[in-house]
Amino acid sequence: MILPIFYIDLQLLPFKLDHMPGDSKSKSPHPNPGSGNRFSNRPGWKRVCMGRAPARLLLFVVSCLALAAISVGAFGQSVSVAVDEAVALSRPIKFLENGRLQLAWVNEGALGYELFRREQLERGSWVKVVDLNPVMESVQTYDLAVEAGPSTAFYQIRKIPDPLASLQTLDLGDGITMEFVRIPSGTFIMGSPQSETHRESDEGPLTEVTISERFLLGKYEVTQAQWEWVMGTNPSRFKGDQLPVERVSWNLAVAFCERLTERERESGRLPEGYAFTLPTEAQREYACRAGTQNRFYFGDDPDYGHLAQYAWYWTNSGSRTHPVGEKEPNAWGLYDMHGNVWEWCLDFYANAYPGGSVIDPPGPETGAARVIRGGGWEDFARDCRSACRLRAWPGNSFSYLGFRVAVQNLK
Ligand SMILES: [Ca+2]
Ligand SMILES: [Ca+2]
Repeated sequence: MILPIFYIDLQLLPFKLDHMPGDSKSKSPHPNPGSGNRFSNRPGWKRVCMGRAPARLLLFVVSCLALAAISVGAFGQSVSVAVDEAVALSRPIKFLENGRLQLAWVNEGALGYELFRREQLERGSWVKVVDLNPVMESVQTYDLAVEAGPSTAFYQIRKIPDPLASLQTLDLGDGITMEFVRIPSGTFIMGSPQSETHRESDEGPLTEVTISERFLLGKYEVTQAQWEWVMGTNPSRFKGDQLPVERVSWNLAVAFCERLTERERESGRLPEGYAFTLPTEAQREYACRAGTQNRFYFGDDPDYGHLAQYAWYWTNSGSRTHPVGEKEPNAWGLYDMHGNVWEWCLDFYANAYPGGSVIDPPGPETGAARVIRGGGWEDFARDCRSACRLRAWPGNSFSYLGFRVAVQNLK
């Protein structure tokens, strides 16, 4: 169910705002004085209304203490706000001089939100303005175009229905769990620029990739405990429940995903249409970068002086794997995206990207080798870069190669 969690009602006073853009209607104003009452009477909503009278100002100030603060713009518009008590605004809503609305809100858990706008209360439909992405930062500010004129604009933030909420910590039984991180939809630049130190030729051309749908990605590499629970075997060279499973081929990693999907469908925990899979190469690079375009998710690290904080690789690994999650995660909370073991991706390997702009690229339609990503315990720092890619035959298995699991809508 979609739940509106707060509501902003901008009622502009009936005078012309010559300096506001796109304001052809303001010469014949038709304020909508009754519009707010519908919402002030709704259960669960509280309405804060601000005019120019001192009494209203006092009421407003008092109300702000319990709800959200609001401010009046430079042109004297009255601004009224109704806020659901469940929503925490981190800073006052501001009506900026350039005719834009700025709001900042607190990330409550990892749920996604969408912002909708409607021109009038009684007519028209809600139009989505933007995805509010709580994964990127705990607090975000949005500038929203606020059109001047007699019409009333309404904003509403809704929770995105989340069929995957129950899977973020998957209880496999026997005390074994599998944790996932919510990866937001978004657009990023895949590959590395020509100027990147230690870049390889297969990391381009730079391609704008849109990941159109949110998905879950394993917070850690798949561990040996998880592998044994699902597959009943342990092929790893370095043994330990919390060590990443290795010496698993692409074929076996895919079999793991299929078996897990089957089990979780039977248990009723996996929503219809969703499956456990390997991530595509684009999904993995997007998730690794977590909004960065540097050599590593923590920066460019030109002399590789900081990589040991984030990754197990040749310099610090002692020539072996390490328990998952011991190094510092990226901004989205993913561990060992650089180093420890390389990770299988779903795609066939091609030695170049398509270039231009693409949506949800699945990799080449045909091929032989599969992509591996991230670098491992026996690799140099350069091979742990966000853009670095190698290939391996799908039947190959190595003690430096494992995988992590995604959960996504197969459509
Ligand atoms: Ca890794
Ligand atoms: Ca390469």
